[in-house]
Amino acid sequence: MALATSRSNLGRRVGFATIVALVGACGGGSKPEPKPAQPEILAEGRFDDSRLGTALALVRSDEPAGVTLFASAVPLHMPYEPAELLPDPLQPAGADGYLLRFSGERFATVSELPEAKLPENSNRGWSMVALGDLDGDGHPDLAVGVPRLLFMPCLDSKEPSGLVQVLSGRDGKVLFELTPTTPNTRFGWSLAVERTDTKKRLAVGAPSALGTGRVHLYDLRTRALELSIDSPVKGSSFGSTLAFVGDWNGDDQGDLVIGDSTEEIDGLRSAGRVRVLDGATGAELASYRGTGISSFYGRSVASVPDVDEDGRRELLIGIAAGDLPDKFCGRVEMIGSRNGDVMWSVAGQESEELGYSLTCVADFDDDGVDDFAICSDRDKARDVYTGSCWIYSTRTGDLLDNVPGETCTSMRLDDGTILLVTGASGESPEPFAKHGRVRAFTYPPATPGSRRTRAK
Ligand SMILES: [Ca+2]
Ligand SMILES: [Ca+2]
Ligand SMILES: [Ca+2]
Repeated sequence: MALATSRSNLGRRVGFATIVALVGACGGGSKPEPKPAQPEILAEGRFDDSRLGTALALVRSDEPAGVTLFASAVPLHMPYEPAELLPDPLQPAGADGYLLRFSGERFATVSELPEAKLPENSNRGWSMVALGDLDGDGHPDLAVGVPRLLFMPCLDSKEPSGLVQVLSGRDGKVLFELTPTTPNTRFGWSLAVERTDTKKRLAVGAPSALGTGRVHLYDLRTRALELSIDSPVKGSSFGSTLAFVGDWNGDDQGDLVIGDSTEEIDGLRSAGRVRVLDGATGAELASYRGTGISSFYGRSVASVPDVDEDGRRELLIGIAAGDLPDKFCGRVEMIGSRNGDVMWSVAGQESEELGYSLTCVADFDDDGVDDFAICSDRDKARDVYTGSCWIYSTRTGDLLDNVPGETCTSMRLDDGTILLVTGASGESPEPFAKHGRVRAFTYPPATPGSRRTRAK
């Protein structure tokens, strides 16, 4: 497999304490072989620009198959850098999006959650996370971001402000809503959930395009706002990406990693920064930064389990432009928590913008450590907008698989099978129609000494 070879060579790790020389900026290498079409397509968007697969959430349920999938269709993508919205473009009216719920054996039961009755172009479903069962009815629930909601009646502002809806996973009814306290915040642009034995918290990013980005932390049991964290710098997109990173400072509270890919640093416009912040107080625990103009460091963030053996999770950071801003190859780094070194790095090819999304996934190589996926919204091999999703081993940095998709979610089932679901919101039967597509891939349990391979 040419792709596997090429990518493995690009993403090389040379020891936990050693800074990796950045290899293969803008990739190169042989053009990978396109894979045959996969038979696991779950659904396609219903109309032009419906963009099904923009966000996905996979969660355990009490149903016979034990798992439920939610997928959003969000017409009219927003630019993914909030600063690009200056001045705020008046987008043309478009069809409303929708949310699908897949359940049952092989997700054969598909239903649409009730319409939100929100204004057009609210972008409901731009972000989405599974919360587990909040209302105790045995069905998993979910939070859905509506960051572009206009004309909030509670606010004396016509600027986009946003909303987060917490929906019943059973019937899609709104259990409760979270609203911003200030206008023009794009509240709900990003979401992350912390679920431990004692805590269930939701982080909501509000990367205001005009002011100062802010991240809010809610206790999902009481629905109370626990903490609001403001960006330390003005005019940035603080909170455009975020993830929980486990407990970094040993106070038994989950901490946050927050990306701000448009932060100007030392006169370098949109160099970008990623911060680790105390989830109890908002205090800064660590910070990592881009080093070039328009590198957009922190365009995506995620955390993966501890592999440098200091007890803290490592960081994955997407850098939209990578090392050559005009080529938009993109790059992804794994930062070790022990000493802040780059443990591993991989660069994309021209226009690939590697790191469109980063996700911690199940343990694909069965080494006891959950692995990660790097997705791009382009697929250079196929030259279409199917996206490309690469699964890497967290422990070894080896490439494990490559499937279509620009977003993904995964889960290991009780029988050892791993389920991987990907979304490709830009994919369509005709060029530029952007119906969107959602696929599922099944990986059988690994046999001792072997790696998982996808079930055909
Ligand atoms: Ca902590
Ligand atoms: Ca660590
Ligand atoms: Ca693993």
